[in-house]
Amino acid sequence: MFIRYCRWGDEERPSAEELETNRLSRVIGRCKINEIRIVHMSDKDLFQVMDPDGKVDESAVKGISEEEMHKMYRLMVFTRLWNSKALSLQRQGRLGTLASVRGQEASNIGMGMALGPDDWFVPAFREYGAMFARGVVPGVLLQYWGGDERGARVPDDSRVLPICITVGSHLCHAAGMAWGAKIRGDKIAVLSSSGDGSTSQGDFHESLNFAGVFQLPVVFAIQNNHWAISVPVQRQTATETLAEKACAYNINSERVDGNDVFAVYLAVKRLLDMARSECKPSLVELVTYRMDDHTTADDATRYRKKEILEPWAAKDPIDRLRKYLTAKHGWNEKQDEELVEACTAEVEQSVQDYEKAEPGKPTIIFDHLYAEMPWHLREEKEEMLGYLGQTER
Ligand SMILES: Cc1ncc(C[n+]2csc(CCOP(=O)(O)OP(=O)(O)O)c2C)c(N)n1
Repeated sequence: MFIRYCRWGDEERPSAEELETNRLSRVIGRCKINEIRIVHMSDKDLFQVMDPDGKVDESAVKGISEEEMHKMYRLMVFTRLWNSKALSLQRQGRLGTLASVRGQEASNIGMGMALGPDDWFVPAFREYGAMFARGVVPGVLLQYWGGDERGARVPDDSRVLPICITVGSHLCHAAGMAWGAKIRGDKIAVLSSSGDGSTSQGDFHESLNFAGVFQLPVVFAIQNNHWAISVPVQRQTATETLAEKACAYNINSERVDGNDVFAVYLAVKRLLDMARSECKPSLVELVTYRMDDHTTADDATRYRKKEILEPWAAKDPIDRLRKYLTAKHGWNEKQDEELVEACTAEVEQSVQDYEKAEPGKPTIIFDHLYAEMPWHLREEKEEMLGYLGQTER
């Protein structure tokens, strides 16, 4: 497929506002095109199976059972309810902070459900839906954002690394894990997820380069939610898409409608299968939108107008799937109400689990990172124990 690969001089570069208000094609039209070559898909080739009205290309979803569709919908609804409860806990002083995932549920659940049972998921910090799909207990994520180190354990059997706040660093971990799997001959794949901002980090480029050179079974998913705190994606890169960055490393890449759970699921699953069976790395750009503030420590109204959200609200991933299930699978209001009720009860239970847990010992900050604690941490832990007047080793 063709894509315009263009560079623009400073005077020709579109402003963030021009691009943000969706006038991309007109703006691109006046850019100086230095080079045209086949690199990747353009915007119009975004892989989409379900449109915003819930109309689906049935031939594309033949491989997704009704049960799986219901599971996707349940996970998306659950994730939104959990997220909104966690936001309100934070506002009441019952949680430290939170990075809201509202609007990105399809990217999350599509990724989480695409993983094979033995694959590893390596998240950033806005992937609760994918983690729930993988079996991570919701109360554990509340512990994490509540500042309890037990929330940063690798949960048993879920094959999910803990949340990683340091932007982009976990892509190196994903590449390293994939390298280890390849050396051992394990037929598994590793999926990392990070934001558009991570693509400006050195770690991103090092990881992709390494994966390309060593042909590692890893998929780098980029949730392009258009913002890295207050920096819009147009200020993050001079390229038209993030997917095309993979070209430099000779890695396969795709752009997918990140608000279409079927498209995300199908694309990521296909890429993971390719990683597992052919040891081929890839990058997938999931085009979505961050509907809330960056975190509860941010106020997005200071740098983006509310109207910008309107077209994205119309592409809401949950409404879209509900419309489809209603039209094609007889989903009805009563079922929807029952689902919301059941999910709300589960969310409330997770809050109780979180708030009733006995506080951990201060020394838990040393635990759960290394299988064998290195000497310098052992020393620090002992010093801390001495300070606390405890004897535990
Ligand atoms: C190495 C590093 N630099 C800066 C930060 C501060 N920081 C936290 S989140 C963030 C923006 C991340 O944006 P993006 O990768 O697009 O992910 P998103 O938050 O949109 O999901 C920044 C700069 C950090 N955590 N780590």
